[in-house]
Amino acid sequence: MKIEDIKVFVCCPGRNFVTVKIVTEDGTYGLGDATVNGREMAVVTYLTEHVVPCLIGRDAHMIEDIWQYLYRGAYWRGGPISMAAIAAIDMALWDLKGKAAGLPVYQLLGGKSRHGVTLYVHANGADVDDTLGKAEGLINQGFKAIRLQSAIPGLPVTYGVLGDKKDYYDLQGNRPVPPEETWSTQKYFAMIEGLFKQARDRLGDGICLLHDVHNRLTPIETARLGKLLEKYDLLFLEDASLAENPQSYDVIRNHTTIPLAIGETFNSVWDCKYLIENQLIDFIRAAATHAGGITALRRIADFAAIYNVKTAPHGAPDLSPVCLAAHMHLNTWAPNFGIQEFVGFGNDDMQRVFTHDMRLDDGMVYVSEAPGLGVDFDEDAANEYPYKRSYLPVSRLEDGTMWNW
Ligand code: KDG
Ligand code: MG
Repeated sequence: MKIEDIKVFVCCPGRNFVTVKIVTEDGTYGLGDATVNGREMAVVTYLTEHVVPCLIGRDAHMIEDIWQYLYRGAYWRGGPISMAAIAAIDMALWDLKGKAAGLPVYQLLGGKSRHGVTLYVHANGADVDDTLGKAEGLINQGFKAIRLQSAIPGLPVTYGVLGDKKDYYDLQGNRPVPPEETWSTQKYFAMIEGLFKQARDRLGDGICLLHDVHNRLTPIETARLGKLLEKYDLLFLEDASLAENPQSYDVIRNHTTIPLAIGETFNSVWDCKYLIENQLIDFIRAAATHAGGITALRRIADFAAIYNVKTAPHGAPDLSPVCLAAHMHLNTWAPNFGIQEFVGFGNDDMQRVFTHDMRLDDGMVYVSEAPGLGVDFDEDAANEYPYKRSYLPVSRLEDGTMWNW
């Protein structure tokens, strides 16, 4: 199965996506997602200049060797750009191997551990009442786990939420310079317990609740937040503090039993290692696109299982359906899968470009049974949605200090 060509596409059907297509000499192709939000063109150059020329003519069946060649063979290892490039190649090779074998990728990983994949979805509101109204709407659609985010009174814009009730994600593909948001830990603490108290009063105890702090708190503030929210029985608290210094999580864990999840920006098993082997987290959120593909995520899942840590892959709007499909195969196989973040299958434009038969039913997604990953990419449709430079917001304190500690 000789690699004959590798194409790299960038399109913006609502959000920017970088898609890799590996074509073998018999015309079979495999797809991979290489999207790094706000840095898309850096990955395109990395791939076209530094990866593609080294892979032409190689045997597409040699997934492991190609992964090791791109990772260990490079003097400059790791980081989001190189790992997204490796990830996309890796996904495309698994897609190809599945097509060659006539099997969906989860079968190549070891087969099904479950019949469907449980999801958590987002309720983002302009105030507590709006957030809980949205949560009720999602529960009525069958979802069993809801992430609650509410605007903070006194702050103009909060990460994940817009005060004017617009859909936060609608803007994701149209921010040519990073918008600025303001953060106040004091104002956040004045709001947050009320959100979860009212949520339990209104939504009852039968629903899983989650919350994402987007790394806005210091470790000791997270410890305080954990203690405050323990009685509301969250499935997990996501990205409460950064783990650039992973020992920060010793501080948090010494104070609270709230389940912790982190890892959506992690790029390798090395980023996960200390947190997992010291049992400082309960869910690892590494994504196939950003942590080196299916090959790397399978290793992270196995390592996590030894320490009772479950997987909860990142599922933001800026991961393409190819990444979701890769997660679906891993989630269907991994014995220690926990939950998948889910923001829908995308708008109509996205669904023209990426086609698949993953099925949403009663709060769960069901993996495609098609050989490979089970996603296709319409190049002509993609060409109708050219790349638009766009960024995630940056965060400052009320006095102007850059934040995210
Ligand atoms: O991928 C970056 C963003 O889209 C961000 O909103 C992701 O925190 C995020 C999440 O949990 O999806
Ligand atoms: Mg998050």
